[in-house]
Amino acid sequence: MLPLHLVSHHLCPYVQRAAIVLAEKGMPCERTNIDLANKPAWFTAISPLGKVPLLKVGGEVLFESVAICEYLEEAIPGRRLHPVDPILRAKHRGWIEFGSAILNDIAGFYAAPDARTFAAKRQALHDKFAWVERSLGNGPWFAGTDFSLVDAVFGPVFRYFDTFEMIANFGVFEGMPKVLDWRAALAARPSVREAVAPDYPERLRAFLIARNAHLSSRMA
Ligand SMILES: N[C@@H](CCC(=O)N[C@@H](CS)C(=O)NCC(=O)O)C(=O)O
Repeated sequence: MLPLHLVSHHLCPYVQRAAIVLAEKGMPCERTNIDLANKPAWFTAISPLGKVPLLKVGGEVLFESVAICEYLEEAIPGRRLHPVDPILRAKHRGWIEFGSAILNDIAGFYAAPDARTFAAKRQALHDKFAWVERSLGNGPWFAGTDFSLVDAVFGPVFRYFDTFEMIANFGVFEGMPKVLDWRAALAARPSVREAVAPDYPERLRAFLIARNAHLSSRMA
């Protein structure tokens, strides 16, 4: 296989998807973090949307996390992370998109300028996770005993709440035992744990404080 190089950012949940898939496949990969507030020229020259992740594969550049994860799934033999059955695969793609919608709500939650917008975003998150609760089976993973791309998407989603809950319990997962079990299983999975550097919590905390948003005002 050609050498792989992941263009990354310390906090990006979309980059983490690719890092988790690479770890699940046992595939080594070089990783370079860039400053998204001051994008290097070499990066803007190869990133059509100006976003991370990018995956360089030899001389080719892939962009968009789902395209990257599906490429890794198809190109690297070994453990399968996407169902073979077309109906199941389509359902998993739907839940991956749902995970991206949750990430948008999370961004709205931490950037909410006032208490009213903040409460609305909290409610939107609660309502989306209620859908997840109804869709989960007996675990430990989204699709039962096999870890899948949907798990790689939700590991980084749940990681935000470890930091949010150091501020307060916002009750986003209230009455959702299956979601909580899934979250705990993902937090213990080595590929998920190691998709970020040890200083991730401090970096996220500093990022949240710097937003000057409603949530920032609740942080010491
Ligand atoms: N749909 C993209 C989203 C990636 C994304 O939003 N990346 C953010 C960082 S988490 C980014 O690079 N933002 C820089 C910008 O928008 O200027 C994917 O799945 O890869």
